[in-house]
Amino acid sequence: MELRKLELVEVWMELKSPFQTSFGETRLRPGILVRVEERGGEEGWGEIVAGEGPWYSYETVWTAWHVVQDYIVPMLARAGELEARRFHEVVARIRGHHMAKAGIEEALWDLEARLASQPLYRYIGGARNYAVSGVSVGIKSSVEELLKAIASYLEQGYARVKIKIKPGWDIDIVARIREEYPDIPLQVDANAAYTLEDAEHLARLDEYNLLMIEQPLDYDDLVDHAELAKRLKTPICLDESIKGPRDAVRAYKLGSARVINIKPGRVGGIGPSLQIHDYWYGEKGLPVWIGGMLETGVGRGHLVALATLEGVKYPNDVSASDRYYWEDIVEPPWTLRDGRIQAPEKPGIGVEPVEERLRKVARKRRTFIF
Ligand code: OSB
Ligand code: MG
Repeated sequence: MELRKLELVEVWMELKSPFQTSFGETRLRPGILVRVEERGGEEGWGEIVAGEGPWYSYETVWTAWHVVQDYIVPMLARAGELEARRFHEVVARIRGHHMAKAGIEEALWDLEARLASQPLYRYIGGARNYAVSGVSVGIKSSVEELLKAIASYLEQGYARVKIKIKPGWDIDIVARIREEYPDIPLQVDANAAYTLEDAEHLARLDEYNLLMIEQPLDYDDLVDHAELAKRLKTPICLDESIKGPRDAVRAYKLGSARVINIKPGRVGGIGPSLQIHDYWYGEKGLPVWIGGMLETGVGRGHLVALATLEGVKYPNDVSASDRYYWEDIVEPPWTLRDGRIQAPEKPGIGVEPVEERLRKVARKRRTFIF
Protein backbone atom coordinates (compact mmCIF):
# COMPACT_ATOMS: atom_id res chain seq x y z
CA MET A 1 0.00 0.00 0.00
CA GLU A 2 0.97 3.62 -0.40
CA LEU A 3 0.02 6.27 2.14
CA ARG A 4 -1.74 9.45 1.15
CA LYS A 5 -2.27 10.99 4.55
CA LEU A 6 -1.33 10.69 8.22
CA GLU A 7 -3.23 12.49 10.98
CA LEU A 8 -2.31 12.94 14.62
CA VAL A 9 -4.87 13.80 17.30
CA GLU A 10 -3.60 14.50 20.80
CA VAL A 11 -6.36 13.63 23.26
CA TRP A 12 -6.62 14.12 27.02
CA MET A 13 -9.07 11.73 28.63
CA GLU A 14 -10.34 12.09 32.18
CA LEU A 15 -10.15 8.80 34.08
CA LYS A 16 -13.19 7.75 36.13
CA SER A 17 -10.90 7.50 39.13
CA PRO A 18 -7.24 8.48 39.55
CA PHE A 19 -4.81 5.65 38.76
CA GLN A 20 -1.91 5.45 41.20
CA THR A 21 1.24 3.38 40.78
CA SER A 22 4.63 3.39 42.49
CA PHE A 23 5.79 5.97 39.92
CA GLY A 24 2.94 8.46 40.19
CA GLU A 25 -0.72 9.29 39.79
CA THR A 26 -2.71 9.85 36.59
CA ARG A 27 -6.07 11.65 36.46
CA LEU A 28 -5.98 12.96 32.92
CA ARG A 29 -4.61 10.42 30.48
CA PRO A 30 -3.01 11.90 27.35
CA GLY A 31 -2.46 9.95 24.19
CA ILE A 32 -2.02 10.49 20.48
CA LEU A 33 -4.38 8.85 18.04
CA VAL A 34 -2.97 8.09 14.63
CA ARG A 35 -5.04 7.86 11.48
CA VAL A 36 -3.42 6.73 8.24
CA GLU A 37 -5.08 6.74 4.83
CA GLU A 38 -3.87 4.97 1.71
CA ARG A 39 -4.28 6.02 -1.92
CA GLY A 40 -7.52 4.11 -2.35
CA GLY A 41 -9.09 5.93 0.62
CA GLU A 42 -9.04 3.09 3.18
CA GLU A 43 -7.99 4.13 6.69
CA GLY A 44 -6.31 2.63 9.74
CA TRP A 45 -6.05 3.67 13.39
CA GLY A 46 -3.37 3.34 16.05
CA GLU A 47 -2.58 4.91 19.42
CA ILE A 48 0.58 6.34 20.91
CA VAL A 49 0.49 5.52 24.62
CA ALA A 50 3.22 7.87 25.87
CA GLY A 51 2.26 9.61 29.12
CA GLU A 52 2.31 13.15 30.45
CA GLY A 53 5.80 12.72 31.89
CA PRO A 54 8.80 10.39 31.57
CA TRP A 55 7.73 8.19 34.48
CA TYR A 56 6.89 4.77 33.07
CA SER A 57 9.44 5.23 30.29
CA TYR A 58 11.41 8.18 28.91
CA GLU A 59 8.76 8.91 26.28
CA THR A 60 6.08 11.58 26.74
CA VAL A 61 3.31 12.87 24.48
CA TRP A 62 5.63 15.75 23.62
CA THR A 63 8.62 13.61 22.62
CA ALA A 64 6.33 11.29 20.66
CA TRP A 65 4.75 14.15 18.71
CA HIS A 66 8.22 15.52 17.92
CA VAL A 67 9.61 12.15 16.82
CA VAL A 68 6.62 11.39 14.59
CA GLN A 69 6.45 14.86 13.04
CA ASP A 70 10.16 15.47 12.52
CA TYR A 71 11.55 11.98 11.81
CA ILE A 72 8.96 9.27 11.19
CA VAL A 73 6.76 11.26 8.80
CA PRO A 74 9.69 12.28 6.53
CA MET A 75 10.87 8.66 6.48
CA LEU A 76 7.38 7.48 5.54
CA ALA A 77 7.19 10.14 2.85
CA ARG A 78 10.30 8.69 1.22
CA ALA A 79 9.26 5.05 1.69
CA GLY A 80 6.82 4.65 -1.23
CA GLU A 81 5.21 1.19 -1.07
CA LEU A 82 4.77 0.15 2.53
CA GLU A 83 3.94 -2.97 4.49
CA ALA A 84 3.11 -3.01 8.20
CA ARG A 85 5.60 -5.84 8.75
CA ARG A 86 8.39 -3.77 7.19
CA PHE A 87 7.65 -0.51 9.01
CA HIS A 88 10.54 -1.03 11.42
CA GLU A 89 13.02 -1.25 8.55
CA VAL A 90 11.83 2.17 7.36
CA VAL A 91 12.37 3.80 10.79
CA ALA A 92 15.37 1.69 11.87
CA ARG A 93 17.65 4.72 12.08
CA ILE A 94 15.57 6.08 14.99
CA ARG A 95 16.79 4.51 18.21
CA GLY A 96 14.15 3.71 20.81
CA HIS A 97 10.96 5.85 20.88
CA HIS A 98 8.94 2.67 20.66
CA MET A 99 5.66 4.26 21.69
CA ALA A 100 5.90 6.85 18.93
CA LYS A 101 6.71 4.11 16.41
CA ALA A 102 4.06 1.74 17.76
CA GLY A 103 1.16 4.16 17.22
CA ILE A 104 2.03 4.51 13.54
CA GLU A 105 2.82 0.83 13.12
CA GLU A 106 -0.54 -0.18 14.66
CA ALA A 107 -2.39 2.13 12.27
CA LEU A 108 -0.64 0.39 9.36
CA TRP A 109 -1.68 -3.06 10.66
CA ASP A 110 -5.28 -1.92 11.08
CA LEU A 111 -5.25 -0.47 7.56
CA GLU A 112 -3.71 -3.62 6.09
CA ALA A 113 -6.23 -5.90 7.83
CA ARG A 114 -9.07 -3.70 6.54
CA LEU A 115 -7.67 -3.88 2.99
CA ALA A 116 -7.61 -7.68 3.40
CA SER A 117 -11.22 -7.54 4.74
CA GLN A 118 -10.14 -9.42 7.84
CA PRO A 119 -10.51 -8.72 11.54
CA LEU A 120 -7.10 -7.83 12.94
CA TYR A 121 -7.10 -10.78 15.33
CA ARG A 122 -7.37 -13.21 12.43
CA TYR A 123 -4.93 -11.23 10.29
CA ILE A 124 -2.22 -11.68 12.97
CA GLY A 125 -3.03 -15.35 13.54
CA GLY A 126 -5.15 -15.29 16.70
CA ALA A 127 -6.03 -18.68 18.19
CA ARG A 128 -9.32 -17.66 19.85
CA ASN A 129 -11.91 -14.95 19.26
CA TYR A 130 -11.80 -13.25 22.67
CA ALA A 131 -9.49 -11.66 25.24
CA VAL A 132 -9.65 -12.93 28.81
CA SER A 133 -10.03 -9.80 30.84
CA GLY A 134 -8.25 -8.97 34.07
CA VAL A 135 -8.24 -5.66 35.90
CA SER A 136 -5.32 -3.59 37.16
CA VAL A 137 -6.20 -1.78 40.39
CA GLY A 138 -4.13 1.22 41.45
CA ILE A 139 -2.86 2.12 44.92
CA LYS A 140 -5.67 3.59 47.05
CA SER A 141 -5.72 5.78 50.14
CA SER A 142 -6.83 2.85 52.33
CA VAL A 143 -7.14 -0.94 52.24
CA GLU A 144 -10.90 -0.56 52.68
CA GLU A 145 -11.09 1.52 49.53
CA LEU A 146 -9.00 -1.04 47.65
CA LEU A 147 -11.20 -3.92 48.83
CA LYS A 148 -14.28 -2.01 47.73
CA ALA A 149 -12.83 -1.49 44.27
CA ILE A 150 -11.84 -5.15 44.00
CA ALA A 151 -15.32 -6.30 45.09
CA SER A 152 -16.92 -4.18 42.40
CA TYR A 153 -14.59 -5.46 39.66
CA LEU A 154 -15.15 -9.08 40.70
CA GLU A 155 -18.88 -8.49 40.58
CA GLN A 156 -18.47 -7.25 37.02
CA GLY A 157 -16.81 -10.55 36.16
CA TYR A 158 -13.12 -9.74 35.77
CA ALA A 159 -11.13 -12.95 35.55
CA ARG A 160 -8.23 -11.83 37.76
CA VAL A 161 -7.09 -8.93 39.87
CA LYS A 162 -3.71 -7.22 39.69
CA ILE A 163 -2.82 -4.72 42.37
CA LYS A 164 -0.07 -2.15 42.31
CA ILE A 165 2.46 -2.44 45.12
CA LYS A 166 5.30 -0.29 46.49
CA PRO A 167 7.29 -0.29 49.74
CA GLY A 168 4.75 0.28 52.52
CA TRP A 169 1.84 -0.99 50.39
CA ASP A 170 2.64 -4.62 49.73
CA ILE A 171 2.66 -7.70 52.02
CA ASP A 172 -0.03 -6.55 54.45
CA ILE A 173 -2.27 -5.46 51.62
CA VAL A 174 -1.92 -8.78 49.82
CA ALA A 175 -2.59 -10.59 53.11
CA ARG A 176 -5.81 -8.60 53.59
CA ILE A 177 -7.01 -9.41 50.07
CA ARG A 178 -6.26 -13.10 50.61
CA GLU A 179 -8.27 -13.08 53.87
CA GLU A 180 -11.23 -11.80 51.91
CA TYR A 181 -10.61 -13.77 48.70
CA PRO A 182 -8.51 -16.91 49.34
CA ASP A 183 -8.87 -18.22 45.80
CA ILE A 184 -9.15 -15.44 43.23
CA PRO A 185 -6.44 -15.25 40.57
CA LEU A 186 -4.28 -12.47 42.00
CA GLN A 187 -0.99 -10.84 41.02
CA VAL A 188 1.04 -7.76 41.92
CA ASP A 189 2.90 -5.11 39.93
CA ALA A 190 5.69 -3.07 41.55
CA ASN A 191 6.60 -0.88 38.57
CA ALA A 192 10.28 -1.08 39.52
CA ALA A 193 9.85 0.09 43.12
CA TYR A 194 12.29 -2.34 44.79
CA THR A 195 15.96 -3.33 44.76
CA LEU A 196 17.71 -6.64 45.26
CA GLU A 197 18.17 -5.66 48.93
CA ASP A 198 14.41 -6.23 49.29
CA ALA A 199 14.67 -9.87 48.17
CA GLU A 200 13.84 -11.30 51.59
CA HIS A 201 10.95 -8.92 52.03
CA LEU A 202 9.55 -9.80 48.60
CA ALA A 203 9.92 -13.53 49.36
CA ARG A 204 7.18 -13.05 51.97
CA LEU A 205 4.78 -12.78 49.01
CA ASP A 206 5.46 -16.45 48.27
CA GLU A 207 2.88 -17.68 50.76
CA TYR A 208 -0.03 -15.88 49.07
CA ASN A 209 -0.29 -17.96 45.93
CA LEU A 210 0.17 -15.10 43.48
CA LEU A 211 0.18 -15.78 39.74
CA MET A 212 3.28 -13.59 39.42
CA ILE A 213 5.09 -10.49 40.58
CA GLU A 214 5.51 -7.93 37.81
CA GLN A 215 8.63 -5.77 37.40
CA PRO A 216 9.83 -5.74 41.02
CA LEU A 217 13.26 -4.23 40.23
CA ASP A 218 14.72 -1.41 38.16
CA TYR A 219 12.99 -0.42 34.90
CA ASP A 220 15.88 -1.45 32.69
CA ASP A 221 17.28 -4.31 34.74
CA LEU A 222 17.68 -7.92 33.66
CA VAL A 223 20.62 -9.06 35.78
CA ASP A 224 19.21 -8.41 39.27
CA HIS A 225 15.86 -9.93 38.25
CA ALA A 226 17.72 -13.14 37.39
CA GLU A 227 19.23 -13.12 40.88
CA LEU A 228 15.87 -12.38 42.49
CA ALA A 229 14.20 -15.17 40.50
CA LYS A 230 16.44 -17.66 42.32
CA ARG A 231 15.23 -16.38 45.68
CA LEU A 232 11.47 -16.30 45.00
CA LYS A 233 8.94 -19.04 44.36
CA THR A 234 6.49 -16.54 42.86
CA PRO A 235 7.20 -16.28 39.12
CA ILE A 236 8.69 -13.01 37.92
CA CYS A 237 6.99 -11.23 35.04
CA LEU A 238 8.82 -8.46 33.20
CA ASP A 239 7.12 -5.35 31.88
CA GLU A 240 9.34 -2.21 31.70
CA SER A 241 12.58 -4.19 31.16
CA ILE A 242 11.41 -5.81 27.91
CA LYS A 243 11.68 -3.06 25.31
CA GLY A 244 11.76 -5.32 22.30
CA PRO A 245 12.45 -8.82 20.95
CA ARG A 246 16.16 -8.66 21.78
CA ASP A 247 15.44 -8.01 25.46
CA ALA A 248 13.26 -11.13 25.49
CA VAL A 249 16.22 -13.18 24.24
CA ARG A 250 18.49 -11.65 26.89
CA ALA A 251 15.91 -12.25 29.62
CA TYR A 252 15.63 -15.89 28.61
CA LYS A 253 19.39 -16.41 28.53
CA LEU A 254 19.82 -14.81 31.94
CA GLY A 255 16.74 -16.38 33.51
CA SER A 256 15.34 -12.97 34.47
CA ALA A 257 11.66 -13.90 34.10
CA ARG A 258 9.23 -16.72 33.50
CA VAL A 259 6.48 -14.55 32.07
CA ILE A 260 6.41 -11.50 29.79
CA ASN A 261 3.78 -8.80 29.84
CA ILE A 262 3.68 -7.77 26.17
CA LYS A 263 2.57 -4.19 25.60
CA PRO A 264 2.62 -3.15 21.96
CA GLY A 265 3.40 0.46 22.89
CA ARG A 266 6.47 -0.46 24.89
CA VAL A 267 8.00 -2.78 22.26
CA GLY A 268 7.24 -0.87 19.02
CA GLY A 269 3.84 -2.21 17.98
CA ILE A 270 2.16 -5.33 16.65
CA GLY A 271 5.13 -6.75 14.71
CA PRO A 272 7.59 -6.74 17.65
CA SER A 273 4.80 -8.05 19.92
CA LEU A 274 4.34 -11.00 17.57
CA GLN A 275 8.11 -11.59 17.50
CA ILE A 276 8.30 -11.67 21.30
CA HIS A 277 5.31 -14.00 21.43
CA ASP A 278 6.81 -16.30 18.80
CA TYR A 279 10.13 -16.46 20.65
CA TRP A 280 8.99 -16.66 24.28
CA TYR A 281 6.06 -18.98 23.67
CA GLY A 282 6.72 -20.45 20.23
CA GLU A 283 10.40 -21.30 20.75
CA LYS A 284 10.71 -21.52 24.52
CA GLY A 285 7.22 -22.66 25.52
CA LEU A 286 6.86 -19.92 28.13
CA PRO A 287 3.68 -17.92 28.76
CA VAL A 288 2.91 -14.32 27.86
CA TRP A 289 -0.05 -12.02 28.39
CA ILE A 290 -1.04 -8.62 27.08
CA GLY A 291 -0.61 -5.51 29.22
CA GLY A 292 -2.28 -2.14 28.89
CA MET A 293 -1.49 1.54 29.24
CA LEU A 294 -5.01 2.80 30.00
CA GLU A 295 -5.62 3.03 26.24
CA THR A 296 -8.66 4.59 24.62
CA GLY A 297 -10.85 2.28 22.55
CA VAL A 298 -8.44 2.55 19.62
CA GLY A 299 -5.36 1.18 21.38
CA ARG A 300 -7.63 -1.28 23.17
CA GLY A 301 -8.59 -2.77 19.80
CA HIS A 302 -4.95 -3.66 19.20
CA LEU A 303 -4.63 -5.16 22.68
CA VAL A 304 -7.73 -7.31 22.15
CA ALA A 305 -6.33 -8.65 18.88
CA LEU A 306 -2.98 -9.54 20.49
CA ALA A 307 -4.72 -11.18 23.47
CA THR A 308 -6.15 -13.82 21.11
CA LEU A 309 -2.67 -15.27 20.40
CA GLU A 310 -2.02 -18.85 21.43
CA GLY A 311 0.83 -18.10 23.83
CA VAL A 312 -1.34 -15.77 25.91
CA LYS A 313 -1.83 -18.03 28.92
CA TYR A 314 -2.91 -15.54 31.60
CA PRO A 315 -5.71 -12.99 31.83
CA ASN A 316 -4.76 -9.64 30.31
CA ASP A 317 -4.76 -6.02 31.47
CA VAL A 318 -7.40 -5.48 28.81
CA SER A 319 -10.51 -4.23 30.57
CA ALA A 320 -13.78 -2.82 29.29
CA SER A 321 -14.07 0.84 28.23
CA ASP A 322 -16.09 1.67 31.36
CA ARG A 323 -13.28 0.57 33.68
CA TYR A 324 -11.34 3.62 32.50
CA TYR A 325 -13.56 6.29 31.00
CA TRP A 326 -17.04 7.75 31.39
CA GLU A 327 -17.29 7.76 27.64
CA ASP A 328 -14.86 6.00 25.31
CA ILE A 329 -14.14 7.66 21.97
CA VAL A 330 -15.02 4.59 19.89
CA GLU A 331 -18.22 2.90 18.78
CA PRO A 332 -19.04 0.34 19.86
CA PRO A 333 -17.32 0.62 23.25
CA TRP A 334 -15.44 -2.41 24.59
CA THR A 335 -17.63 -4.43 26.94
CA LEU A 336 -17.17 -7.39 29.24
CA ARG A 337 -19.14 -10.62 29.13
CA ASP A 338 -18.29 -13.58 31.35
CA GLY A 339 -14.87 -12.09 32.02
CA ARG A 340 -14.09 -11.79 28.34
CA ILE A 341 -13.97 -9.14 25.64
CA GLN A 342 -15.09 -10.45 22.28
CA ALA A 343 -12.78 -9.81 19.33
CA PRO A 344 -14.92 -8.13 16.64
CA GLU A 345 -15.43 -9.86 13.29
CA LYS A 346 -15.44 -6.52 11.46
CA PRO A 347 -12.29 -5.75 9.42
CA GLY A 348 -9.32 -4.30 11.31
CA ILE A 349 -9.67 -3.45 15.01
CA GLY A 350 -13.44 -3.44 14.49
CA VAL A 351 -14.28 -0.14 16.21
CA GLU A 352 -14.49 3.43 14.92
CA PRO A 353 -13.59 6.70 16.65
CA VAL A 354 -16.56 9.07 16.78
CA GLU A 355 -15.61 12.52 15.49
CA GLU A 356 -17.83 14.53 17.91
CA ARG A 357 -16.27 12.71 20.85
CA LEU A 358 -12.76 13.24 19.51
CA ARG A 359 -13.50 16.94 19.24
CA LYS A 360 -14.36 17.07 22.95
CA VAL A 361 -11.04 15.61 24.08
CA ALA A 362 -8.63 16.73 21.34
CA ARG A 363 -6.11 19.43 22.24
CA LYS A 364 -3.96 19.36 19.15
CA ARG A 365 -4.33 18.01 15.61
CA ARG A 366 -2.14 17.88 12.56
CA THR A 367 -2.50 16.31 9.14
CA PHE A 368 0.44 15.35 6.94
CA ILE A 369 -0.17 14.83 3.22
CA PHE A 370 2.27 12.60 1.37
O1 OSB B 1 2.67 -1.24 34.69
O2 OSB B 1 1.14 -2.31 33.71
C1 OSB B 1 1.60 -1.24 34.09
C2 OSB B 1 -0.91 1.55 33.36
C3 OSB B 1 -0.06 2.57 32.99
C4 OSB B 1 1.30 2.35 33.04
C5 OSB B 1 1.81 1.12 33.43
C6 OSB B 1 0.96 0.08 33.78
C7 OSB B 1 -0.43 0.32 33.77
C8 OSB B 1 -1.41 -0.66 34.20
C9 OSB B 1 -2.81 -0.50 33.68
O3 OSB B 1 -1.18 -1.52 35.02
C10 OSB B 1 -3.20 -1.56 32.75
C11 OSB B 1 -4.47 -1.22 32.00
O4 OSB B 1 -4.41 -0.53 30.96
O5 OSB B 1 -5.54 -1.63 32.46
MG1 MG C 1 3.35 -3.24 34.73
